[in-house]
Amino acid sequence: MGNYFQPEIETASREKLTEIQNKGLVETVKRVYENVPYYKKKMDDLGLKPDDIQSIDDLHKLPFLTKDDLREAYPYGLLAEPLENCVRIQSTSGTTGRRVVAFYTQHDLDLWSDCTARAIVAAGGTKEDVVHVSYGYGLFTGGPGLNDGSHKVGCLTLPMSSGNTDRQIQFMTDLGSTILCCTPSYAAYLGESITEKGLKDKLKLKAGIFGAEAWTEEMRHDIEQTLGIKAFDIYGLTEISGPGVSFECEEQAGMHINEDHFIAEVINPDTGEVLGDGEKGELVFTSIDKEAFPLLRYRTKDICILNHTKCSCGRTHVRMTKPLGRSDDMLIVKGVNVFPSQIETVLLNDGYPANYQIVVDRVNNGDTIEVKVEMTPEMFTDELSVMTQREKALVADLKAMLGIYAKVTLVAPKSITRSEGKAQRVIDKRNLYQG
Ligand code: DLL
Repeated sequence: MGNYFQPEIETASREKLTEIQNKGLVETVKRVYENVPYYKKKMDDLGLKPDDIQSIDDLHKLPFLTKDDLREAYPYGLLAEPLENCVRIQSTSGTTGRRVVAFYTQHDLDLWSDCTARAIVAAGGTKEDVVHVSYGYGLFTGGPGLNDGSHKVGCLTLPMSSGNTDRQIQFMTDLGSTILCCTPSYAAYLGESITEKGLKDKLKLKAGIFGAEAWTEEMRHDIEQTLGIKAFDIYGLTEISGPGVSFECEEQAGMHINEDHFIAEVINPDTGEVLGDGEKGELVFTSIDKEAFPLLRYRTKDICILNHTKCSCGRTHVRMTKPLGRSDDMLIVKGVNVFPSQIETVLLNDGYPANYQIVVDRVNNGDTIEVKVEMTPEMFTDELSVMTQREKALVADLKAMLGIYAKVTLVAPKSITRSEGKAQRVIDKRNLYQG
């Protein structure tokens, strides 16, 4: 049976969860209608009054909210509390356009750290553990989120932040870190460095809590082997609070969404129609007990599938699959849909490390795709014929997965820059040619 942080909530009956959600939704809708002119206008435009929302069965009546809405309302337009009650902001990395800024009251920070504490306990964490947080601290939610959850569980917390890999490894071995929290790409990099230094035997690590970017089951397997740990997925987004919106338990069979705080829906991204369990679509969240920055029906762009059946761990909260790609991550190459995760699966299955880059370009009006992948030191050789054969084999496997030809370039070990946070795997040069 599972190890729970808040058993009365995490294993609550569906009736109890629905009761919590009905109450939270009705209150939140009233509050935002009264306090946030942006929402009031959106609802008024649809002829909707707060009284029209009596339970979660009425959720579908509410309009969706998108990242563009958040950008339009930047910075204070969606704030539902007076500024004097807010104590913190966090922000998305936002490479294009305006950043999104999320606000927190002390109550919101407590709620968020409950979520990450649940994730740590689900990964086997107790107050005996030494939690090594190598997510970035600062505006990014990864570091602060796991940090505060770790405090709540009572673990000794190492606020390492990202970078300075030698120092990370030194603290990890000297202080006996038992749970590592960072992006999966950084976990792979740490694993590689630890192996090279011959320090695996000095590790006390037993679990990792990895998220913030897409990673495949093959990558999970690789990290688990290299670091000798069990690797748990954690999901979240700044707009909804940060890491811990959902998390994996020991069953590693989907991530439990913290349903006492967030209502999850999956919709058809083209029509907005709400889909049932087992159907793939865009994940949409409504927060039901946040004070400063409650969002109603926020479209995440993450594509996934929900499953309401009770998990063998005993938790009743609905599970989501790993995001099966973001709708805006999908590449369209020569008219074919390509997800970077498909490429990662092929590379790892063929024994390559998870150090790769995908370069998409347009040459003579036609799309091209190139996969640059590092060899392991054992694979590395000067023999041209061996290299050509390897490239040919990989081209064939990629073609079988993607349905199109992708050029393969095998590069020397260590030649692709390692990521300390979210890895940038895709370079789409076609974007450079637009307007
Ligand atoms: O990445 C929050 C986070 C920090 C989650 C640490 C987990 C661990 P943002 O920077 O706002 O927030 O990015 C949110 O990252 O919409 C997903 O597309 C992606 N993402 C987050 N977790 C996962 C995951 C944080 N486990 C966006 N698997 C989300 C795949 C993920 N993608």
